Amino acid sequence: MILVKLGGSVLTDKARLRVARKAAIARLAKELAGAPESLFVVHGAGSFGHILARRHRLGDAFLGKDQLAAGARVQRDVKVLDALVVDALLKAGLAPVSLPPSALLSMDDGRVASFDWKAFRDYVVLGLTPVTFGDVVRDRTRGLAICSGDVLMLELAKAFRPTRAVFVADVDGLFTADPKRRRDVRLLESVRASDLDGIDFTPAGIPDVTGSIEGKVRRMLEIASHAGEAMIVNGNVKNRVRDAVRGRPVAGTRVVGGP
Ligand code: IP8
Repeated sequence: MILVKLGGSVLTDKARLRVARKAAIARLAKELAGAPESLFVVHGAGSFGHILARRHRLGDAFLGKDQLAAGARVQRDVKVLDALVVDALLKAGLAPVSLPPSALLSMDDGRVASFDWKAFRDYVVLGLTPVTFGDVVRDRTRGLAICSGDVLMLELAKAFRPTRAVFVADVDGLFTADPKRRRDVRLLESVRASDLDGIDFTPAGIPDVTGSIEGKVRRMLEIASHAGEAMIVNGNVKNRVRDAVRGRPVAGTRVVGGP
């Protein structure tokens, strides 16, 4: 089984509210359709989630009832992006089934409290391709919370121990510093926990509502420890994702879990 996270920065224009990059979505769907094993697709929210989630502080402790309408709005918006991804996967010849975290996962103070992974198992056994995404979910303490696609990757990796976990980004992989901020950077061919101290994680822009790059890399390392192999590849370069899901050698960063 192969687990793929399509980053929101590849699927959307992150600076423009609810603007999808439809050509990229269509191309990536075709590249995924060549996967040699069953596939789980997770996607980020991009500008269908992060802009309003930040504006209404949905990632913070529950602040009041006025956040409910904003939460509902973001839930609806991420479903719109998800429908675009599902449509593209259908067109590419897969049989995708959308499994929304708002219905299948709950949190307690920002941590996963329950996750119905059996729904994923039942559909994949049938031969469908489960698709899930960063979403606004129930939270016992806060009322609502944000569940990122990375959290879903971890839950799915723990439950299914994939052969391969592929993180699709808008850059070639992990660099020694943010390539959008500095020029004197080097692409890391592989990263393990002991390399983190040597990386400058200062971001070029405002961090996502779902956390810093460092936090995301730490989560990737945890995901990698539940997968046969894990890598970050650039989804803006044609055929990188196709080759990565097929297990072919590809430019990117190998994420090595474990101590
Ligand atoms: O793009 C974020 O998920 P991510 C989810 O995977 C929302 O970090 C609603 C902002």
